Amino acid sequence: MKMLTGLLLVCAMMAVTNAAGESSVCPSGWAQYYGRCFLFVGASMTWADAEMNCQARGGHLASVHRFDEYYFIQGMIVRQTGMYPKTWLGGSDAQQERTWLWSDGSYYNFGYWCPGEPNNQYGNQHCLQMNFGDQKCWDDLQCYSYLPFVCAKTLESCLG
Ligand SMILES: [Ca+2]
Ligand SMILES: [Ca+2]
Repeated sequence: MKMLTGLLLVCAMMAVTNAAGESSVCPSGWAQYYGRCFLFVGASMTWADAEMNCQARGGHLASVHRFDEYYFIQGMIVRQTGMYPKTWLGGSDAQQERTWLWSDGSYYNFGYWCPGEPNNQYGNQHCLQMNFGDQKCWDDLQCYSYLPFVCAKTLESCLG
C-alpha cells in the first residue's frame, strides 16, 4: 500500500510538472494533456480496427470528458492535417441502443453531439465520429465506416 501511494504521488507530481509545460513523458509523437497522451492516426479504419490499433499502441480510442479536452484534440488534429477531418473517438452504443460507453472503460459523462444527433440513422449507427457538420460536433455513424482516429493512453510513468 505504501508503494502504491508513492507511485500515485509520483504520477500526480509528474502530471503537474507536465501541465506546466516542462519535460513531457508521452512517447514521441503523442501529445500530452492532463495526464493522458493523445495520438492522431491518419490511416482510415473501421471503428473496431481503430480500437485494436490503439490497443496495439498501449491505449484505446480516445474518450472525452470535458469541452477543453475536445478542443485540445481538435487542435492537435488541425495542427497535423490543417483540416477538421471526421475522426473516430472511443464512444459506442453498440451494446445497447442510446447507452453510450467509452472503449477505455471510463464513465460516459459528457457529450458534444450535433443538433439532432445521435439519430441512429437506418438503425445501425453505433460509433462516435467527431468533427461532423458545420459545428464540428459529434455524430453517430455506422461502425464499419472508414475514418482516421485518435488514440489515448495514460502517461507511461503511471502504468507502474
Ligand atoms: Ca446506435
Ligand atoms: Ca447519426
